[in-house]
Amino acid sequence: ARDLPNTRTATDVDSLRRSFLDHLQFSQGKDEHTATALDRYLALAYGVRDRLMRHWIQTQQAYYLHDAKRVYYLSLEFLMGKALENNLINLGLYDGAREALAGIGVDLSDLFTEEPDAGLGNGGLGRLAACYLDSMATLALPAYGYGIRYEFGIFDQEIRDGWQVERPEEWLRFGNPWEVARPEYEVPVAFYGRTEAYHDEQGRYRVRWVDARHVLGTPYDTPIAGYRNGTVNTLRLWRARASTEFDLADFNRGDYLAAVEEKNLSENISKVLYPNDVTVMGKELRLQQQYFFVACSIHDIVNRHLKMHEGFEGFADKVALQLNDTHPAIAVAELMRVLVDEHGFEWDDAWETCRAVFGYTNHTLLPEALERWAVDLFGRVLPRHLEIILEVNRRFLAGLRDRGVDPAAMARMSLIEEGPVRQVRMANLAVVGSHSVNGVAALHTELLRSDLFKDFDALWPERFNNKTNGVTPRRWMLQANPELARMITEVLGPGWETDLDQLRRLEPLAGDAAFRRRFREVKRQNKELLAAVVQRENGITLDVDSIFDVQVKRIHEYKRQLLDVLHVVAQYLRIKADPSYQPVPRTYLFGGKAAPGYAMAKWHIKLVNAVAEVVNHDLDVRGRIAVVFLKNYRVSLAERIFPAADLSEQISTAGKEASGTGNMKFALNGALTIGTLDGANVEIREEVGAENFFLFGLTVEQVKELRRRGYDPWEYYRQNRELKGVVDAIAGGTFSPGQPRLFQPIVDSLLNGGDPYLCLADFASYVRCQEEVSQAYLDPERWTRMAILNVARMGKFSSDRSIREYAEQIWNVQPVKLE
Ligand code: DL6
Repeated sequence: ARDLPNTRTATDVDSLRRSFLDHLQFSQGKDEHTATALDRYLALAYGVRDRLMRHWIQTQQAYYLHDAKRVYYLSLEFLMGKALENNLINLGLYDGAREALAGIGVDLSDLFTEEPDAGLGNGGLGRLAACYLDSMATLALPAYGYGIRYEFGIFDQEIRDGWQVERPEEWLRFGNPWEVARPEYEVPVAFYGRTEAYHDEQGRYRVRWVDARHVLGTPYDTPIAGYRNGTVNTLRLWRARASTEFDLADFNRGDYLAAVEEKNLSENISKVLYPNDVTVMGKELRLQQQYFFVACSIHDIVNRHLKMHEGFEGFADKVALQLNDTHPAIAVAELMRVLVDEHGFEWDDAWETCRAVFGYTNHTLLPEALERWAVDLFGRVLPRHLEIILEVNRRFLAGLRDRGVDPAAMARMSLIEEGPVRQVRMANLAVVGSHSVNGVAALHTELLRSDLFKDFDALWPERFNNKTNGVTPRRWMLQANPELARMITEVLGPGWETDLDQLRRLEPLAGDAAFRRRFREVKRQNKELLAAVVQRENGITLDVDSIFDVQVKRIHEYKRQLLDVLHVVAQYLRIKADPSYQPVPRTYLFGGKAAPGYAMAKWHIKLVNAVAEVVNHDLDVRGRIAVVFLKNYRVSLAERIFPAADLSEQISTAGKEASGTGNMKFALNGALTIGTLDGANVEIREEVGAENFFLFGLTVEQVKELRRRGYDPWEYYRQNRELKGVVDAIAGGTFSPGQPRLFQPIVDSLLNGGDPYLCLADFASYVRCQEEVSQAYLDPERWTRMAILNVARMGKFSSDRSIREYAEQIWNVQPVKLE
């Protein structure tokens, strides 16, 4: 690496410019007359990639030389967004690149728009994985992300006649300058077939997996740069390819078309991300995806270890594996299979090794999200793994019996759910097979322990721990909000970007009128930037003087976009009833994707758009309220939205949102939160102070109590005149002229369907709290003071803090600092 020519590594402005022009010519084959914006983006990306390479090689060498313990983050989702700007920032090349390009008349920010988002995730869980990769590199931890290189990531959302329409997103269409294919490390993965018992040379009883069909996994590596520390880690994503051996059989039988068809079937495994964030579908292809990437990754991890060590001695001292939710839980059975069947381990030794290396993070309490597989399907696709799971379960249940655990608890903890269709419970496999089980916010972990996993908690209380989520300040502040970041650096000096607790030093400035004025100016600029995006993408003009009241996240009933809409409608009806009513002007902004098969979520999108259509065209309310649905919410759009928000809507039913991370991004960027005591809201409020947070709604206990008493939404409907008016307006066609009963499914879910997420129960409290918000906004000095204090007190929510806790308390991995 030392001998590389410095034209590809030097970082001065001239070298950056030369590198850009070289790549334009030699990588893209264009001159300045024929180059398109895409060519220019790629030329710069290749130049940046050159500069990553040396650090990448050096980092990997250092891990090797230190024989460092490594952590592997297994995740079916990595919602990375765009890479160019982030890499420029983390490598410290941003200003140099801007100057280099400006010198030849190219505007750097024009190039950013050319890059497609890498949308290999649905929402919170996938974006968390991306933030964690950034922090692991920034903390110089020997870490790897492992996942699937989906050809199609999360769909593009279009809105037609108010309805969501899904379009495939071809993020790889123009090539991906950030990835390096490594076909030389291809891995064969088996599926189907059967198992067979035999005796090995020592006469020991053994089992092997035979007659399997094979698919090949090709790794594609993406460099992940730490923040200005020389570390470059690897995100290794697997692509499925048909094995030629497999093709040949059909070719030899002369069946060319069958061979090609098989090829397509194999390659389907890495074709598309499942677009459901919560509800699991139990589809065979999904199980194949999970096993495919887990098998490739474990093969890779074991290989890496064996290259450096004699056998498996010390494996658990060198390897930590984190399961990002239950999706990769099959890894427990796969490592058992590899150790026992392929490397001759005794069962107990293999099990001890598994338990020592695996940690499991749970991301949701919602029962519909807990992955389960029909035993028959599972056994057909992965016959050996089913046997292993059954054996793990047999031993586990025998142990429980010995301890005198009662049969009902045993049935709940069993890895197999006995019912009309027997099911493998992946969450239970993850708990039993890991030494650590963590939730993602304090309240979530408490509820895991007291509810979902209460039997396991009684058995192994020491196994449970909390790791409150965090977000990376590099992307969510330096990149998304450069003006605020600059202002902070001016007063604090550099360093806060990797030590976010330093933001506390801003607290006294909340009392400084000049600082507050500048803070407001930055917010206003950010609102104008977002307004320009909305003008371009939605054709709607926003009033930047109004409160930007924002709810962006996946659309889900438990997140209660509907409660937000009920408030909009209430305001609208107040204005209609009393034309002199002058509320503090607000723009209600919504954004988020619905799972394509989630009908009610799609109704909610339609309702937002229908309300927007009526409200925005009604002259009576002009200048007072407006409603916008921001289409195709994604990471790069989020980067424009968080810095521009005044009010952050975090209004899930208490006990339903595991943590949330959008809530952190908003507050870090100076939005105030209106929220329930749910997920990480609880901790955000603790940090920023109750007086700087708009709290409303039932608590977890009150929700439970209400349900115990028997919740009747009709009672709330009848007793609250405003609420009745709102529901009646939706039910009566105010927002669906000509189709008065259009929104009946929503009305039914609220009234006759039992209002499962308690929108009606929380309505009055929410509306009251929104009044407080408006009053606070009327006093800009007070509002700004509160917003500054929010920013100053968000240090805890840096993903660096989360990752440090994982590294110290779960993984026991140490940083390898580069010179
Ligand atoms: O932990 C990341 C993120 C949490 O912040 C959200 O509260 C939670 O809903 C989300 N879960 C998912 C998918 N759920 N599952 N499984 O994105 O995780």
